[in-house]
Amino acid sequence: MLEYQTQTPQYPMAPAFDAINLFDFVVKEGNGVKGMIDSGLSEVPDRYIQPEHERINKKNMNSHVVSLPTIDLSALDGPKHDQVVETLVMSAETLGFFQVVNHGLPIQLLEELKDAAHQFFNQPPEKKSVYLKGVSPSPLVKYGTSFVPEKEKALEWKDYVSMIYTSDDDALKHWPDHCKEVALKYLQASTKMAKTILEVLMKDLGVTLDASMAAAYMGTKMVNMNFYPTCPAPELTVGVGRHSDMGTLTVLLQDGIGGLFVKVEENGNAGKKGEWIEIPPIEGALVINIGDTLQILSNGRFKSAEHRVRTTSTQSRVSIPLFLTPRPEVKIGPLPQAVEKDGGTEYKECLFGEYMTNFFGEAHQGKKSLDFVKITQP
Ligand SMILES: O=C(O)CCC(=O)C(=O)O
Repeated sequence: MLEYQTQTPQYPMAPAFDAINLFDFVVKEGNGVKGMIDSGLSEVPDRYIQPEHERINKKNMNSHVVSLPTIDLSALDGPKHDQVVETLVMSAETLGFFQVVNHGLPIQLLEELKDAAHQFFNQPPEKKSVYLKGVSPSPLVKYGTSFVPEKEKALEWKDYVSMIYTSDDDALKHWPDHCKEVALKYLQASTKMAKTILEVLMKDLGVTLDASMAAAYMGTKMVNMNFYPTCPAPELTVGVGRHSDMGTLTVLLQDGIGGLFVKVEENGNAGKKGEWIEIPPIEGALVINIGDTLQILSNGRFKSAEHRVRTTSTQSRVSIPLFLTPRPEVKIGPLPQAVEKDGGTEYKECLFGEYMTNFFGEAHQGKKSLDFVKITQP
């Protein structure tokens, strides 16, 4: 693991941020939260202070030890196959989050990926801001901060770079030099693993996942690198606010710092309904979560998980999600096999592109994104 040395701050004295120039400095000029911290800022600006009910207060968190399954994916090929399938299905039906080991991705690759994320964000702001929306040399790469800053009352304490996959050649040509090779390897290996998981879950619904279905429901692939700089008052901010992911499956690599929390939807082994529990960092493991699309396809059987991220005052955190989503032109709706089993449909059909437009039209608001297609009973 590399030692992460923040580059010498570019601003000798903390600038006097008022509400407007702070937004320009962080969002429009692309200095990000990292630029703000590097400028010597020692207090959380008002624009980042979350309303009381959105703050992540450690005291209100589940304090008892929760045993979440860590699933050995290699055991799918052995005598424990049925047991692993059962655990995968049960995790998808309850928390919508689980961790996997022996997933086929070399540990060295995961370490290199975290290093690459630090290297990207530790560059001077002008090297990152070339990828800002509207000026980026490629539509495949976007650097930014928070989620949809223009729509958010309180901004999220996070900078990110998104890399959309169209082909290996495009990735190697257009993605940032610091991360393109390692991010591409991560994407390739994680997609293979996610396909295996989706096959298992679909089979449980009575559906055989063929190549065209996999291409339809996981046809858009995007690797994000998230960077959460240290925060002078973590109890006032969030790294990422409450949300579910819009796609089919998300594969996430988190570092050892921790701070990813998921909400329990139903009473069960994982905790009580409404409780937030931490997905603890496990060395070498990958986190998998169910997205809204899979909840819709399964007619509500598999649960897209509401989650959020806490900030910390001690160390910058990185996480690297791979979002596997349908292509915009793909129709999403409950699969006939799931509807037949349930005797009714919970969601109406829409194009994934429409779902996505609605998703990005608002600030994060938990699982409200699903209301777009939820059929409300009269
Ligand atoms: O940083 C994390 O652990 C989760 C990130 C996340 O939820 C997201 O990027 O949507």
